[in-house]
Amino acid sequence: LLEQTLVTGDSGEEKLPFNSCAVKDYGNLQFEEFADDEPVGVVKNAKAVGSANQRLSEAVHAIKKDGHTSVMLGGDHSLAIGSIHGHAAAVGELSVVWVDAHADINTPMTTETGNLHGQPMSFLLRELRSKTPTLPNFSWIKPCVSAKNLVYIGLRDVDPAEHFILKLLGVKAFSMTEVDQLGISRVMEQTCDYLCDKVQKPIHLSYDVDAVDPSVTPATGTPVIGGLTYREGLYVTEYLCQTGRLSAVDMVEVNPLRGQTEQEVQSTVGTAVDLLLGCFGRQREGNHAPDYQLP
Ligand code: DIR
Ligand code: MN
Ligand code: MN
Ligand code: MN
Repeated sequence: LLEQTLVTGDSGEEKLPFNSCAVKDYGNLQFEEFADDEPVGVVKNAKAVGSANQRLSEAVHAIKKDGHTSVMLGGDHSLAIGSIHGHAAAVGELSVVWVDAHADINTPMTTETGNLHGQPMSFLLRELRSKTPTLPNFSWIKPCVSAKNLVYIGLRDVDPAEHFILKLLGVKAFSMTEVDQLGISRVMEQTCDYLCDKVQKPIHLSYDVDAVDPSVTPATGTPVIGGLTYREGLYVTEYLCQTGRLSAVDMVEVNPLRGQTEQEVQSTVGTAVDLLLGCFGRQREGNHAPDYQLP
């Protein structure tokens, strides 16, 4: 799990001068390992994930207090627990836009796989507090997101228990069916109309690259056919950027080890970079510096 204020290294810095984003790399975090991390019921790696997320939460809290937009690069989507928790601890009430093929809202009681990356939202929602038993190293988590401040985009692989929870809490969700029906521009318009009520809350974007179709982002843990096109995926980031309220971004489930070929890895990583650039102001129409002078 890597966290930064913006992508650096082989992709970020040299692609960003167009809007003079200052990039500060906070480096990789060191995480504790647990030899005795036995499953709790079916839930795997609870101690490691709980402990790592506590550190992530503190790191994001510090980045937000420094006045930056936080960028988390992952890695397992369970990092959203710490990322959203730390963000909320620093700025208060948040809007969360969760772009994913999956709802990631199983509780430790409903999960069929035991994977914590299928459960992060269940620990964060105030409305699910009584439904999430405390796992080892999870006791520091205070639910900090209200169901009415959450919007999903791109859903197409939702477990029955997750679907029940979404309906029970009345969570706003644009599945791929709504994307087909409305088109991505009306989905984004409605997302912001819904979230941007009277109080202008900071937006936390949690972007799982498996929201995008596996023909574009195949190097990911749980690809699902029928996803967002490259252009739809990018439009989401461009639209959220122009709200001026994007305050933290997770770009997750990029897993080069899952690419079958070098081309699959390049396509996945390249798309993740383009999505991040969209978040930070790169426009397909082009960009120029405010002080640009014609030679
Ligand atoms: C499934 C798959 N709903 C689970 N979820 C995934 O494991 O809970 N989430 N892959 O990202
Ligand atoms: Mn997913
Ligand atoms: Mn996942
Ligand atoms: Mn996910």
